[in-house]
Amino acid sequence: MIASASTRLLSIGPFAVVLVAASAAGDLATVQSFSWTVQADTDAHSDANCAPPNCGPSTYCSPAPWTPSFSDSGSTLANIGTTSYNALLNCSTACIYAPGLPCCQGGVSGGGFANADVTILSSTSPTQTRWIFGAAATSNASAGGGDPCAPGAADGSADVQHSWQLTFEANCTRLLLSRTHILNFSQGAGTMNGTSSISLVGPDGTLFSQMLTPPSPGGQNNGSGSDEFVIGPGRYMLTIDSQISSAAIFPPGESASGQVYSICDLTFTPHNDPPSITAQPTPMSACEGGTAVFNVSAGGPGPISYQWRRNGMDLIDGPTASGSIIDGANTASLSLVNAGPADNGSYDCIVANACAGTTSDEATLTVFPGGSGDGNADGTVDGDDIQGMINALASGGPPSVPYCAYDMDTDGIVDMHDVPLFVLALLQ
Ligand SMILES: [Ca+2]
Ligand SMILES: [Ca+2]
Repeated sequence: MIASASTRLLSIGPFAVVLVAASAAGDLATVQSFSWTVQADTDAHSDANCAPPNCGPSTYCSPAPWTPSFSDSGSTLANIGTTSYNALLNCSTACIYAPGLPCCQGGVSGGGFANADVTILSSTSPTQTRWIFGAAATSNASAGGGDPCAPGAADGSADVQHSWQLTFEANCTRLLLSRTHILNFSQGAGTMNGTSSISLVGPDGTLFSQMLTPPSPGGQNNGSGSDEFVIGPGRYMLTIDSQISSAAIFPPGESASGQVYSICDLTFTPHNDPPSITAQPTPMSACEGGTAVFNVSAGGPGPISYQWRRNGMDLIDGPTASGSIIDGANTASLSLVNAGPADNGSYDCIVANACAGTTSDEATLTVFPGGSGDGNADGTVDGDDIQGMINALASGGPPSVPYCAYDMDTDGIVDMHDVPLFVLALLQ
């Protein structure tokens, strides 16, 4: 657990923090690394028409005079407490031109910030950690000057891209991922764009992934929610990628701003229990050529895996040697299409999470032969079978020895398509 780990801040770079937790046997989740990158720039009033000789000496904001700053509230991430990391980015001078010239006397200001707050809420089981990530970008066409250069083309924009990444080790842990994930755009005359994604990836692939798309001006997209997983041994990575850009296009007074933030609570609880089976498979019967379906229901944190078996042997999807087709061998619902007597047997399903599994009850499959027309099983097809055929047509099942005998075309059901074949059998 993090409780017994001494987590040290090993290094601070301009845009990178690396935390390494001392690991001990039995650790539930140790922080391997926490890193972040921030990129920002402005493209203030970059239209070529605003450059000399059209517009006299100019002071472009490009290349961007961003002043990135990095601050760390403490040199050590305490086992319990909050550590903040911030990057502030500003561009407040843009496109100020020589007085007296008729154009390009505008100004664009813009800026952005990105920050992360890391809190270890509880270092004793269950271990709780909170990760807050945010970024914002603003642009303003602020100073006088009208729209002298190239209307619509001269703009000031601020772009912030950031990526936060938390890597941790875990071993048979129930992980609760609760998140508030919001992308918010102001109502403004300028334009906003941006996306934000959260993903949790483990050794067996992606456990959770969410992408917020740009909202309309004045709106926000909300990706809040909570999911619980059982995670097995391995290394896991929580990544939040966001990019947000604002652009204010002359004339002055236009502005745009937007924010993105995410609060992710990760709670780790020791867990070695298999999923609980909430509904067991039940015995099934089918006519030859028909379809049999077994279902199982399981509860508990996912991801949950399924492996159906016949007589203790794992089933795989696809055609069998006897001509039937297996579908869903690794899902909660197993289908046997074009079933035949060779499919008879005892079926069960192993239901598992990353740490433990349990086996369902066994359920038998009985496939009855079809196509003889000898519904009363006296060895001949004659007038004594006619009433049985009428009954089978009327009843529609369930599958049984007499019912399936009347399924003359062995498609699994008795219907009008079987009548001509039955009449032929009578006449022979
Ligand atoms: Ca008969
Ligand atoms: Ca039929």
